[in-house]
Amino acid sequence: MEAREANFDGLVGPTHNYAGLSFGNVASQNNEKSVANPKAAAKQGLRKMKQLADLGFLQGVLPPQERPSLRLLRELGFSGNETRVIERAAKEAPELLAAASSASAMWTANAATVSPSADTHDGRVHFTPANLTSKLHRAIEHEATRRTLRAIFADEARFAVHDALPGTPALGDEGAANHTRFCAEYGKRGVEFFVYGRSEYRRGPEPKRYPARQTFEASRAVAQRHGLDDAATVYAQQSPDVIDAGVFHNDVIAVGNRETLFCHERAFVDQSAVYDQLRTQLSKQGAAFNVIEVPDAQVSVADAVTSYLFNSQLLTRPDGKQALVVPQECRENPRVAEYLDRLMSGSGPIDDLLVFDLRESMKNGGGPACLRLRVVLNEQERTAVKPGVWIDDTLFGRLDAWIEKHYRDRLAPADLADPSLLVESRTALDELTQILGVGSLYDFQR
Ligand code: SUG
Repeated sequence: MEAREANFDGLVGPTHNYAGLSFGNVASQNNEKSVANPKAAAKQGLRKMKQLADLGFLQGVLPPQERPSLRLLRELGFSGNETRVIERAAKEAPELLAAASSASAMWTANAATVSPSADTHDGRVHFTPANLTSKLHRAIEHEATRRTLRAIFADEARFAVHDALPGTPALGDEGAANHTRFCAEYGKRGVEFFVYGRSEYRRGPEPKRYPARQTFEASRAVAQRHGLDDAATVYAQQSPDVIDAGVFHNDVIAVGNRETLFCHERAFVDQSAVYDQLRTQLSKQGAAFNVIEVPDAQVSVADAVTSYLFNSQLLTRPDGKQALVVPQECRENPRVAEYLDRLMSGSGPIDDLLVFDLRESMKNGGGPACLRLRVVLNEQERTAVKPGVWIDDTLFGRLDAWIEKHYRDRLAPADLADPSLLVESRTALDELTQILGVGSLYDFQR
């Protein structure tokens, strides 16, 4: 019963735009008000899915959410018919219309935290949708995320999809972007590694400039609900000064897979103690632990933030070797490119480099790792997944044609005021649920 890691990428939604909504996320802030190309964004993401599927990786897709969210706008007091709600919001509070229109659910690393069945007390795969309380445009994702996950992982004998944690600053949860699982083999019990930015109740260092989005209390609550063994769980605090340098999630400074952690030397508070804990716990599970630590002198935190070197996917290929999936910005930064050349010519645990153009998502601070949710599944669990979401040639072709038909190739901030965007999005999403065979997912379909 071989377990494998599947990656579920978020399909970029038709309203992809640059609204500068994420204070602390340097790319989002720098690209505020530039013109987006939703069609190119969706195709770039889909191409990554297709190429990884072609290489033999298990690749799924998660649908976008309904945007603009009329539900949010009505909750905020805009009333009248739908056209009137959008027009009023555009005029009176364009920032709220932007929050209601963001395609941010594409970054499925923030959709949920996932624990494989080998780690959980009841032997089911556990999902906790992230409450994403730190940003309004993201805090509206979790209900629809839960619905989507329940539709795709519907078999309750094998999958437990929880509600999000209560949405309050003490329990800020950003999902798998701050969670990594190490193991000898995917199907064996592993060690789950939770990285938080601050603690609500335990005194400790905190960032001064930018918000810490994930709390220790949230991480611990997720581990507890998933029924993880304390002896196979490690918590670490992210360095506050790297958060202040634009590392708003741990997956901007570290990535792990099986027995390898690839990270910057300034990623964690008390970094060597973190390594020791991981090594000790992994050895109890019969696993080794290799760290590839990148020194500041070779790649600075600023270079890591602009190139997204660590927002890479570290994947085990079907032949057992590891591939690193990076955005092309890593090739364009000379120091990062040089580092990667050295890494590839060495004899370490990473054998292969795959480079992707994800420019549209990158401009909002979303690299290869942000775009995917990892779900380790054994054979029976794989069979229990809704079959229509696995990327193969046929689904790729259908989704590519669907994007071509429905998406705009230009979306400026002022275009969010156009009520026809809502109609276009709904038409597209309605067709998508049929392509994916996931039933009625959206409010407008109910
Ligand atoms: O939450 N950007 C996202 C990027 C998420 C990246 N995810 C991971 N690191 N896993 C965020 O900051 C920008 C939207 C805008 O500004 O229009 C945004 O939401």
